[in-house]
Amino acid sequence: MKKKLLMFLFAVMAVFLAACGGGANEAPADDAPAEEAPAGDEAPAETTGETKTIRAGIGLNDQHPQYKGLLRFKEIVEEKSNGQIVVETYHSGQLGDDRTMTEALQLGSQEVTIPSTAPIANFVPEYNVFDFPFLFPSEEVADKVLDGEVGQEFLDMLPNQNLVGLAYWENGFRDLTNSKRAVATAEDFNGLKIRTMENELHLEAFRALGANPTPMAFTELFAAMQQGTVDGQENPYATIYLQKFHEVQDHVSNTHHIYSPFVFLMSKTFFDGLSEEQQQIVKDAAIEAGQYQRELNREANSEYLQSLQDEGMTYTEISDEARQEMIEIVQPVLDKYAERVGQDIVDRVYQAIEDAQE
Ligand code: TK8
Repeated sequence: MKKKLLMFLFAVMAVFLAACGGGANEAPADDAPAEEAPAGDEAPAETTGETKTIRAGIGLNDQHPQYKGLLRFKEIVEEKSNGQIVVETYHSGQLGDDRTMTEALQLGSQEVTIPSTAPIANFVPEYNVFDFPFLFPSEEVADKVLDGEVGQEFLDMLPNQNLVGLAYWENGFRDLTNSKRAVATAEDFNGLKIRTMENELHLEAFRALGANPTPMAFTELFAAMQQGTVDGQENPYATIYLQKFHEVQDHVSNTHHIYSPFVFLMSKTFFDGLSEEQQQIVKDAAIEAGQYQRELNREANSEYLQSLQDEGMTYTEISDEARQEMIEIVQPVLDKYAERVGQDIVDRVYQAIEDAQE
């Protein structure tokens, strides 16, 4: 309830700030009268040369495919816009975590971030559907659903929150690590202190499995594992390896319990201030860079399980039976959230997943 009130206050603030002209670095719109320039001033009004700056921040570090994708986005945008749009890139949560950066986009004080869908669900509850455990059977199916009609339907929910969704990128299938024991079955979750993303559905799913979950921003996670505040976490192999979680974690299991998409978000205030041509440039660039990012990410995720074992982690495989048991245990949580976000939209996602497998 408290969260809802806070979110409401943020929304009110966002609307207010947007009405006041929004972002700190916002350049005047093309058709705005140049009222700052007194008449007769010699300085020529910049009608064509005006540059706009995109501050793009992500949570992962500069080794991660997410950052390499962001660099590709920068390259494409700066080239196609003839330097009229400049992209500054920030990694490792330098500008904040997924939630705070998304809020900054709403307020117009940052232009781009690429969060997982789980934190987005705090702004648009329907996004919880993508975080239903064991929803997507494969990356290929996820691509088809997210890049198709249903995926677009979800992107269309964002402008209400003063956000624009330009494309889906990939975080990937999440796998469990911890410092206590090899996890092979649902019983092994018992009592494990697991950090989850800041998302109620994730919390409830891990509680159902018997774990003792605690929500935390990604930026605080490494220290929390190092200090033993939490026993474990879950993220794709690429993240586990590239963020060096193996230095503070001993066991990894291929739980593959959730496929996390990333959503390429832009501040709506900023997007609306772009010319139509520029809007097309950033949209195309987000999609093209996303395809590259997905490729790199899949290579990384298939490669780094071995690297984690080379670093000394024990690897435990989850059997089909054990995974089936997990699926049954979390089902009531899914039913509850399906009702909460609307069975209609949930059914459309399931249908799209089915269609994608034909
Ligand atoms: C990066 C996050 C992260 C996510 C998490 O900003 O928090 O565990 O998986 O990768 O989106």
